[in-house]
Amino acid sequence: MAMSVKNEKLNKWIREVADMCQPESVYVCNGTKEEYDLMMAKMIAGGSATPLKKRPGSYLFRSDPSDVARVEDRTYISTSSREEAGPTNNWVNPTELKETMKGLYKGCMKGRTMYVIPFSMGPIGSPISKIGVEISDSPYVVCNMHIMTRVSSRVMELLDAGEDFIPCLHSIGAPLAPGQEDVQWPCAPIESKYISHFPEENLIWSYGSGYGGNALLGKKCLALRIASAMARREGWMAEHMLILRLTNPEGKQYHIAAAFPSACGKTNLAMMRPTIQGWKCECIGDDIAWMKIGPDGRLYAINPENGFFGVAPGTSYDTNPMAMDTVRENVIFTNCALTDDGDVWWEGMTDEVPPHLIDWKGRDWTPHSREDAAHANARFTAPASQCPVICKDWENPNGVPIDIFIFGGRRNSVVPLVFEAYDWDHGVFLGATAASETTSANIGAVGNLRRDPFAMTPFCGYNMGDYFRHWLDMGDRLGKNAPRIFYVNWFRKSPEGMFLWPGFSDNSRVLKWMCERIDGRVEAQKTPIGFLPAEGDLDLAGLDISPEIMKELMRIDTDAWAAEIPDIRAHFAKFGNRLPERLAVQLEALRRRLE
Ligand code: O2Y
Ligand code: MN
Repeated sequence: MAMSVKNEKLNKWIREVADMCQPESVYVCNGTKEEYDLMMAKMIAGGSATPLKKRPGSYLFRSDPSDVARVEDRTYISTSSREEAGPTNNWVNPTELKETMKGLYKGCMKGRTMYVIPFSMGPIGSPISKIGVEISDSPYVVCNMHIMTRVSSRVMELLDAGEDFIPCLHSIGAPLAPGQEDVQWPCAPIESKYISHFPEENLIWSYGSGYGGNALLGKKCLALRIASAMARREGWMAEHMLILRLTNPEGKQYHIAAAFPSACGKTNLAMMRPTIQGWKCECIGDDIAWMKIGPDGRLYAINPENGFFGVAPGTSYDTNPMAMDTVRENVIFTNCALTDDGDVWWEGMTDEVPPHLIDWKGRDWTPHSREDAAHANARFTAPASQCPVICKDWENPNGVPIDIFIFGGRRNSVVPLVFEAYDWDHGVFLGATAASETTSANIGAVGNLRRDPFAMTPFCGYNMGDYFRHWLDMGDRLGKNAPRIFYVNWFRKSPEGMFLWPGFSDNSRVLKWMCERIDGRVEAQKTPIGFLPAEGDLDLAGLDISPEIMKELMRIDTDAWAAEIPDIRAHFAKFGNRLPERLAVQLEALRRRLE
């Protein structure tokens, strides 16, 4: 089994896993199109993949209704002490967790093939990239990993030459007895799902789910949870951020990295087409940024991913035409509805609703049906290279220099459209206190306000108090080269519940103001919460928006802000003595400014 693997550590690991999981066979992936097509052909024959007549090279999958999203309650950061994982992570000690999971892994791949998937996060060979190897018993995972990461025999060559790797073990947790017929989406019940991370030994063990972030282990597990812990140890940053390049009419480039919690329109912003004359926006990444200080002292970012795992509902030619063009071919759709002529459909895709569909549960659907046709967390997996506005430098192994950080969240009220931090420490305070209303992209109540520091709560692989300190340390190291920090809220509503800001392409107006700020072209108003655009400085040319609405969008309700202070204090208190004193100083300064 797997005798062609020359890397000693990998060979040993493959044998150990095979002994434990007892698969019928072992297959080492090479990342070729033939391999992808073969895997898909098997899944079509088995009934789990539906080829889409209307989209060349594209397939629809339907998951088990119990396996539709990341499972935060079943996600663990398993460090030797609870303190190291911190208050925002579920924790079980590594010995106990490994014992439990070994019990589950024992014989869990019976009747199935065990796939060994060598992949690179980031361009193969880049000094910022990392190699991972995922072992999985899911051909759906193999095909998705082909799109989302760089699966290649070139990675295996690097491994053969002795490169280290991050082992990522995954099983759907559904062994097949001899003669047992498979189901369309095999997985384990929720109480035996485990998404476990061992950051002290750079190790990932996932069991029981075949869906998205639970199963495609290069993404949230490696590129955020494990990478964030590595980044702290090694002095770089692994962030839940999109990366884009904005170019002004004179040809000057600005690189922006922005962090938003799930379902805040991050993919839309990453692929935005500016409404402002002469400005160009290009996408470098839509979800994750790895950043290192370069030889010139600036911060350089790469997108470690190779594709987009975008949320389908709400994506349309109005909201994100670039995403719609990206998903015309070679795409895996999961939990979308199927049209009668062999296409996919989801809520918000078209104004006209098809008269008949097969819904994400495989049932007949009409506009009179009580449930949505597509699941709210239905996804497309698409190659980033297919995005019409992908930046020519998106695979530059040296990355792009970041000028601006943006934090934000979904807030009906209180938070204005945009403001700028006074300085780095204040910006870190804004990141550390960022809050958003929850949506269906994660299991749990919808509509609650959740403080989600740096949009990293579900993804930070160590104590978040230490993570805040790491941000402060990076600022100290960057000094005058540090990116400037802004906070945005595209989602402020009127008392009647209407969105005040058009959002989408018009968000370019806000980005333009940020660029003008860093070039020193515009002054700003100093307010108790930060620097706000001076009247007339936001470019509103061609936008039909009244001065009253603009005033409301920028309004600072000092009472409402003061009411946030106890909540921020309680939020900070969770981190105990791991909270950097410099953030407590920021909170006290805000309190005083609001007096
Ligand atoms: O539910 C999932 O497994 C996907 S969640 C996701 C996917 C792509 C990008 N971001 C996210 C997220 O939750 O932040
Ligand atoms: Mn994300």
